[in-house]
Amino acid sequence: MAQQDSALHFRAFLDELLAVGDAVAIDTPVDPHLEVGAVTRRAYETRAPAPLFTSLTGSAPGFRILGAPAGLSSEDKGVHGRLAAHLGLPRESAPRAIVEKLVAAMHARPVEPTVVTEAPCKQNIRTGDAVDLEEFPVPLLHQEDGGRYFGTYGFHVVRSPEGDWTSWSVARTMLHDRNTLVGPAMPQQHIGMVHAMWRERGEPTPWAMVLGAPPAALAAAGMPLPAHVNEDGYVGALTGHPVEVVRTETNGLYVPADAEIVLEGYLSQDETAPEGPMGEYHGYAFAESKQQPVFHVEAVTYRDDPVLPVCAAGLPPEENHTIWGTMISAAALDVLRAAQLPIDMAWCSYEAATCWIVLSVDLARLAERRTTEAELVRDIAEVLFASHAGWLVPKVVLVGNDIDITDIDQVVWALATRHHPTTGSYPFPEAPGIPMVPYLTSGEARAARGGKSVVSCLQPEQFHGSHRGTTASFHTSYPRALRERVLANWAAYGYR
Ligand SMILES: Cc1cc2nc3c(=O)[nH]c(=O)nc-3n(C[C@H](O)[C@H](O)[C@H](O)COP(=O)(O)O)c2cc1C
Ligand SMILES: [Mn+2]
Repeated sequence: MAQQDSALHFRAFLDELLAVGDAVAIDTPVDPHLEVGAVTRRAYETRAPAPLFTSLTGSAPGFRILGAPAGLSSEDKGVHGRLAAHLGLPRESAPRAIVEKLVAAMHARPVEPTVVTEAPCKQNIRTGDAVDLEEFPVPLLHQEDGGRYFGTYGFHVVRSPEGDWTSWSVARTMLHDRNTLVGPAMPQQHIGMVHAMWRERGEPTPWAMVLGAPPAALAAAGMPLPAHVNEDGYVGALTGHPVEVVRTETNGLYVPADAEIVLEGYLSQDETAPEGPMGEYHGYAFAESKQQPVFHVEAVTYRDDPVLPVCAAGLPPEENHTIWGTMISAAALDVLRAAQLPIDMAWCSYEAATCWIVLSVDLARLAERRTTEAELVRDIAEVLFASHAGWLVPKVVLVGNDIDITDIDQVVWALATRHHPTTGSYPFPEAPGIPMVPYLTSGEARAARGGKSVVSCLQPEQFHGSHRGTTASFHTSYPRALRERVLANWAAYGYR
């Protein structure tokens, strides 16, 4: 029960983190100008508890920031504990259990949200001229950033003109002025698709952004579910409870009632402004800003003492890896399974900054398939690179399921010892893909094509049900009785 609370209520999530020591309240004044970002980055990089900044320089009392909401934790707190808490799972859950829960919810009946009229997110309401985004402690997260980011861990809400598709999606938004934001709305992402529908009608896109949402809703908004699937119904299926939503003040959209901050307004048809640069998920900041759509804010509503959650993107692990990477893993696994491919697990290794996905090949099913490496690679690429999830990740690494693909040490070992550089590399220069991948040429980025590949770490014998050599290790090179004796005697040998 407590676990479901964390998935459905941001404050319950925060209280859980504080209670288990996986968040710390920092009551000394901290400056939103770089200091919040620096502390948050260091927390990610040392797996320290999430920082809850309760006193922000230059900001009215009560306004708070939570950094690293889904950073990784130290071993004793459950490495994936914050991610698991987003999904209503026990803190000690392993990646496999997390991915399987996400996949199962894709096949469960959607649970539609329920509409409520009283909502925590309405405790404070500012509309029209009273809207001032500067009221909030909007942080400058890295010195290389082109501006201060309001939305790094919130999601857009848009709805198709017909009303049949509600899309929740995470994307960044930079403060432009006191009542506008600027940020990407790529045409291949669902916000871009819905935006195109409104533009076709010659109308602005009614829009809202939700910050401090139910954690399960944030996670689902960062998941590449197929087009026309409503993320709100998926969250209901995932948590077993309908999400409570409330009508916005101004534009007829519905947003989670249990949210810290809600921005309402519209996405203008064609107006753009410079956005970025920003330290990004792949670990780099590039020098230039880009023209991106402008979001007009006509109302702001927020809870008392609102908490702005913040992702300071960059080198892994941060939320683009722990949330986005995990959600992509589940969506990709589902697509591959549906195509009857012999894949039993998919995992975007956090260390690879969501630039590769490792697929675990079921070796028994592989042998039954009587296929060749080139055929298998073609079959996987055809399915994955045509999918919404597969669009996001450029590199695919195939590894036999004698290896645990969620263990990066084993994946590196497989790449080094099983991948043949001449015959095992399959480039896909025509495949469409996200243009943000750092190594793309400017031509590839413009065309949103290329830079994709499948890298096989399958051994030739594995296509025929055998393998090359046996593994030499504690677990594989000794009889079980001896291993048990060694473990039982471990302290007696003098080890602590
Ligand atoms: C912390 C975080 C930040 C993200 N930032 C962006 C972003 O700025 N632009 C973007 O297109 N996707 C971003 N994503 C990924 C999208 O949320 C993800 O691809 C999702 O599937 C988009 O929703 P859609 O599939 O409904 O279009 C981010 C994800 C997370 C978890
Ligand atoms: Mn979607």
